[in-house]
Amino acid sequence: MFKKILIANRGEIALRIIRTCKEMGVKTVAVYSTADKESLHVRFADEAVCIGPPPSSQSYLNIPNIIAAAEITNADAIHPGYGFLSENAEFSRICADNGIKFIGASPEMINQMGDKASAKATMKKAGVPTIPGSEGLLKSVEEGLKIAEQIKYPVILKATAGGGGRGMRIVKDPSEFEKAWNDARTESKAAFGNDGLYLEKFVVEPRHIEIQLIGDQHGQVAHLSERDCSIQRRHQKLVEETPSPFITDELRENMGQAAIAGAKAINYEGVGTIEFLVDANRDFYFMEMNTRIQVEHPITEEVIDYDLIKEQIKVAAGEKITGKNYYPKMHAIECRINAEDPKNGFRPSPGKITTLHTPGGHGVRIDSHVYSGYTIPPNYDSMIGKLIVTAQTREEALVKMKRALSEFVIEGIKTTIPFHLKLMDDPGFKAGNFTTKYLEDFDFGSIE
Ligand code: MV4
Repeated sequence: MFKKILIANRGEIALRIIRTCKEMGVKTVAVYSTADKESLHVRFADEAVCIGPPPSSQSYLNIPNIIAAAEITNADAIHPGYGFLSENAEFSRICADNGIKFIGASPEMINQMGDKASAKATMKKAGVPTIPGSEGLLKSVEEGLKIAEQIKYPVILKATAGGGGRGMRIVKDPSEFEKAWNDARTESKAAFGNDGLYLEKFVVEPRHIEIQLIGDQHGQVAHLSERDCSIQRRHQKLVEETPSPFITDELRENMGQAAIAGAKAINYEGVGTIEFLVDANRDFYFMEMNTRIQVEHPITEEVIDYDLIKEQIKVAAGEKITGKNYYPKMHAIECRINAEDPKNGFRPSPGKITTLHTPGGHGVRIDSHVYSGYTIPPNYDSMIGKLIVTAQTREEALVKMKRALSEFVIEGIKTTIPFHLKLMDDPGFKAGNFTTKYLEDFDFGSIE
């Protein structure tokens, strides 16, 4: 087992990782920017090293400074959390070159899954269902038009370097194709320095359902069932739950087995997620693979009683997994609490939390780094915590979530709590009738 892990992250996930390390008897090193000097991850870690000024590019993304911090403190592993350097192939390689275990994917794996067209081809070869479309990258508008004619409109152009919705264009009709192609290419080139595009049939009103996986260094892969992440706004997830109210036991098994086949085909090691689009007929298709721990991992932990960070660290250290799959025994929902104003287009609302009271009670979990008097810096993402509730049934979990949300008092900043309160009363959401388009028609104006 590792003796000392450096956590190359901040906020709630840094704290989450420190907590498990403490329980495992592993020493921790926090790194922080000058904006995070007063953060809890700095206080709760055994050691802390300042790695630069507030902008991420000079601190949490500053590879030389992070490696130097690991060398100075004698850390034998680095946990990257999510975001920042968690899916950076160069960082993964530099860690290895310096004899530091990167608790995440190998550079090859990150590159393979980071290129979306090649990831899709790899998964298709492994027998994972994929959406009909181009075989790899499109070479020209003419080739795209030909394929679109075969698979029928609407189609979608996607950036191979993309993810998170950037560099995507829906094409409803051949007359729009050339403009969509040019726009998507320009956007991908600017965002990723890569203008490669591929084409797919556009799935109308899909659900986003992902399978949690864990693989060890001995060739075993298991699935830990699904999370339904369809409640999103502009590609930002707001609410996640498990089990998905849309899927059956049979579909869970089929998606789980497909995900395992995909992960085995690439000798996947560590925790990872395969994201699927699920259409109205309950047909499912590979979308992307994430090679990191995800924000929404706690709902899986709660329904299967499993510490994903602990198991992630154990497999990184070479330990074997049990090999069995895990199925939800409970129902869990997570609401992301962001320092944003849901009544004003989710405009960021950084600043000082003057009063904080957090909910509690049976089945209520809060993963957060904030406290009364804490100032949320404007430099990073606006998520200030996650409220996770667990109950026997979805109905009970919804009631519990409403009760917990209503106990929250956060003064000094705006948060997404009023949005969540309204969603918990929304008939469509309560009925489990929602797709990734659900929030497009949501009446944010009438939030209390
Ligand atoms: C799609 C799609 C419909 N059809 N692909 C959005 C982000 C990127 N990961 C892939 N995305 C989509 N790909 C086909 N062929 C719809 C989306 C999509 C979406 C997917 C998951 C969650 C939210 C979404 C919101 C808009 C579009």
